Amino acid sequence: MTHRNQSRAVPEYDFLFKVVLIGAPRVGKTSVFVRFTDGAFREDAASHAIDFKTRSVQLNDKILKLQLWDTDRPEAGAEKSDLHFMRGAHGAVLVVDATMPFAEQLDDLNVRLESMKGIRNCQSIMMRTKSDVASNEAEVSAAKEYAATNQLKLFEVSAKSGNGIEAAFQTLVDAMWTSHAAAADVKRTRSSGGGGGGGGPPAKDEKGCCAMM
Ligand SMILES: Nc1nc2c(ncn2[C@@H]2O[C@H](COP(=O)(O)OP(=O)(O)O)[C@@H](O)[C@H]2O)c(=O)[nH]1
Ligand SMILES: [Mg+2]
Repeated sequence: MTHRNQSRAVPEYDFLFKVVLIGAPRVGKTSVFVRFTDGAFREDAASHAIDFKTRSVQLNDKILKLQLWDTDRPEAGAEKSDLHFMRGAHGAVLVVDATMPFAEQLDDLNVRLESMKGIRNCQSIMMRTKSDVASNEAEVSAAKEYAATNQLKLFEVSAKSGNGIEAAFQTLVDAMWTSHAAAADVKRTRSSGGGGGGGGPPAKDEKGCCAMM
């Protein structure tokens, strides 16, 4: 896996997607962020004051740059600051902690999910992280049920082992690109007064072949 040179002056990407990590304190957001951007797990990740970092991925012939925002919104009541942080996001990752009872995370989760719904055209997924720590079937089912009810794809991941992180982001990138391309096609159709055509969204069989770099 290679990371693109982030210091080049000329942008070498087809589209920039803003992605935000949302969740209660200590659930593991920064660790997911560090795992995805640096390919590492750091016990002291919390002390790193990183706001955002970029990573490029390839989807078919397109280079997509992900601008990932990590945050520590102090508590779920801070809906306004959550909303501010999420403004303009193309993608959001709702992070929950596999080592905590799911029921105890529900109130916080509902508030954050509500904020997420306020962002137009934002594709969302849910990550249940720290899956390297064993949890019982009832907990897994509760998370699955919540995700299904809220039309969120759920991924069991571990920032510590790296398990599931790439696949989860891959799914998100695919959804963001599909949504972006569809919106671009609508614009083109409107301005040409006719059908979509040339250079537009990926054909159906192109979906899902996102190579992480
Ligand atoms: N076992 C395990 N611990 C984790 C994992 N991810 C984070 N942690 C630990 O959980 C704590 C909170 O993680 P952090 O990423 O700072 O959470 P944040 O406050 O949501 O950003 C830290 O002690 C991490 O080392 C994981 O995947 N597995
Ligand atoms: Mg953090």
